Amino acid sequence: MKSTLGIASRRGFLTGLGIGGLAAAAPAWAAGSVKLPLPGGPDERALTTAFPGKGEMILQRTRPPLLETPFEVFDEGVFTPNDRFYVRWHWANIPAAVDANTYRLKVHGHVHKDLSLSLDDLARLPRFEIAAVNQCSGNSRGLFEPRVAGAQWANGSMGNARWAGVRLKDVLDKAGVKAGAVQVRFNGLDEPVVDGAPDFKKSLDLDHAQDGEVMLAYAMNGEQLPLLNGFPLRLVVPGWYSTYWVKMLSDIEVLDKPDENYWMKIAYRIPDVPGANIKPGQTGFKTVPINRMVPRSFVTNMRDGAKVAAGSPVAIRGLALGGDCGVKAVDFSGDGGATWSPAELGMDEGKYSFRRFTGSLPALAAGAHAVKVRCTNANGLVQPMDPVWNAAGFMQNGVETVSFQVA
Ligand SMILES: Nc1nc2c(c(=O)[nH]1)N[C@H]1C(S)=C(S)[C@@H](COP(=O)(O)O)O[C@H]1N2
Ligand SMILES: [Mo]
Repeated sequence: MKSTLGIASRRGFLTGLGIGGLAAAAPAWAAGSVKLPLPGGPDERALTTAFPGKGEMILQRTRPPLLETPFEVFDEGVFTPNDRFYVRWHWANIPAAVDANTYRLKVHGHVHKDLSLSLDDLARLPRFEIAAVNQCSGNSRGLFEPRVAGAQWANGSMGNARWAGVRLKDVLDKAGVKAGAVQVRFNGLDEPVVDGAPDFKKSLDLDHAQDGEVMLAYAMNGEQLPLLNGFPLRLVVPGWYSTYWVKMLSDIEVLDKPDENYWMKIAYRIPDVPGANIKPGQTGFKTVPINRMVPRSFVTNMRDGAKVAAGSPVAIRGLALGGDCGVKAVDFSGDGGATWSPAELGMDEGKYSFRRFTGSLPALAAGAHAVKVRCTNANGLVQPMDPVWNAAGFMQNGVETVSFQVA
């Protein structure tokens, strides 16, 4: 049977690709290791090819899987291949397979009609597509000084994909949201490993959930989602940090009061003053749930320590994201930020997508040099020269510097 999702074979999908069996997978360590530019060390990480649907990835943690995208992948294009797309889970109880034929999405709570939707039911709703960057709140946490606790990601817990599926709004309309509803809560098939630990659930305000951009994705870059990126269905919240992008989505609950579950009330909170630089040990400031992304830009064609030939211009190529809006400009500086030149922007794939930029520094004298890149987004927000420190290590977006040698 040809699926309405365009997925050739969905029966028994992924059966046998057990995540539980990973410990026995010898090739995990065979691929060698990589050094990440982490000022707080330790910086050595194993490379692994042992995870289902994934090529070579940087192993940050095995259970639950935290896999970072090797940075050179970002130089290949504006879209991140599914098999190199980073992975992050909070709990290790993740189904080793999901049967797409028996899978159902439950919609309930403050609605007129409870729903139990199959993937075919979902595919009958209007198809919606959007390019959007999925970035962990803690992307680049390992670059903060002083060091903060948590996964020591370098810059590879982000990726860009073309997501296809249905609008959340259409699903909510089908159920009929009752007057008095305020938020919508999302839960996936993964579960905590210890009794009493809080199941991972996230909520969005109702008006955000109904904005016509928040979507349920059943495809990523034209293919079904890799299991570890949320097969068969995940939430996509364009412009927002991916803590909200609930994977293996199985349950949507419309709430008539604000969600006070652990993952909203305690975890993933930021100071309520945008850009506030919190001091280590500082307490007593008001917080809000983390939300919109901020602008960033990265050089992708050179790494720290690159060697460049004297006598010719230095080509610069990279990726930028605006955050919750498009990229207005990317500027680069070869003199430590004293003067800036505008980079040329590549094709616009939509405001939530990565955007390619290119530029070139004039031929430089032999010796040590560095280039800085800085994105300004369509709302006029500019990357700060230094990271905005906070104890959770969220929203790192300081201007990146790549040092290189001209010889
Ligand atoms: N079901 C479920 N969804 C989840 C999470 C999780 O632990 N469980 N983690 C969230 C966080 S914090 C991140 S950064 C993204 C990572 O998405 P990816 O693994 O597809 O890159 O998934 C989000 N969705
Ligand atoms: Mo995250």
